[in-house]
Amino acid sequence: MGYRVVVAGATGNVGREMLNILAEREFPIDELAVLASSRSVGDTVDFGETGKQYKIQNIEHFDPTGWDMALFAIGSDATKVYAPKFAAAGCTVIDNSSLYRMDPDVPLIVPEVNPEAIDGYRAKNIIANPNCSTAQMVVALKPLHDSAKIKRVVVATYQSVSGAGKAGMDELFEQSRNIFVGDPAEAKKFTKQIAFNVIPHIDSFLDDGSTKEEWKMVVETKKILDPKVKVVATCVRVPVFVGHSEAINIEFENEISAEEAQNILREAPGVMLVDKREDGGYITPIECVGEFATYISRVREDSTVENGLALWCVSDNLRKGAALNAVQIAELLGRRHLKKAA
Ligand code: 11C
Repeated sequence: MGYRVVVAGATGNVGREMLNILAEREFPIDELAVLASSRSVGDTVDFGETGKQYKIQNIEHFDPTGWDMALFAIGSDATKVYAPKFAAAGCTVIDNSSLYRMDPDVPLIVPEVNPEAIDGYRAKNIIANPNCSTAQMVVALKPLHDSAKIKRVVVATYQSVSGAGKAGMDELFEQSRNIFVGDPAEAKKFTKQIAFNVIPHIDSFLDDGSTKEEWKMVVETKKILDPKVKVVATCVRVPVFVGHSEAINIEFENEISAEEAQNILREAPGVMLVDKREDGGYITPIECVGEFATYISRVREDSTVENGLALWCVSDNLRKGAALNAVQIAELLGRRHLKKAA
């Protein structure tokens, strides 16, 4: 016996991946409803490679009563309208937007890091999925924190355009094509030309000069991993379609060598260590697309601080950074609380 599952926002980058991953991981589903805004009603979407197709229903008219869980990838504005309605009807919302992440009554979960925190979901019947840059970073940090206690993290991100949705991907494609044929490369979604360029700005600016994306990495890491861990981030958009990369410097309370860190990471859940210290012996974003793992390479000691390490971390932002983590939360919810499936 499986669950009655809703995927809301099924036409977007993340919603499509949610369907793919539910199918790939053979999530126990008795009935699936696929929702979007009125614009997409009547369109069909594939349920991964199962050959099954589903007609999109209008989220506005959908009755969530009797449905076990809903995976939301509809953005904060629509989430504000629909999440309370679904949650009140008894359908647990697993939300990919940033709306509820810092709500003390809503658990923010990365299953490899803080699975036990899910037990607090009943307060609002909502569980939040973190920002993509945070999710992959905490998967890398958790086993090292458990071993040597992290004091401070300095991270620079190299974030793909798919983090900004389909419009971001279209803009990189169109600008690249236009530049090759000598047409103007107009910036619409991003603030400057993204093709053949990098932009040190993701999300809106805050009063202290940081951006909201950088702030999310700070506060979400504290909520998921440990409130004592200090983080400073510089988030940068790069002309890559899928896959976020991060250069992470970590300062520990206790001694830890690069070799010890490699051994820990080799065994860590959700992590794939590829660290050959030779030409090509590391992972780049193109190689992580469509994968479940968070890849770690270039682990080395940072002699500029006491007990310091530096490493390179790459993951598919639409998967571990969004849809995969949401499906893992659904699996965890099922195992710990719903107990319906075999
Ligand atoms: C990006 N990380 O790459 C963002 C996308 O808080 O869920 C996800 C924003 C979020 O632009």
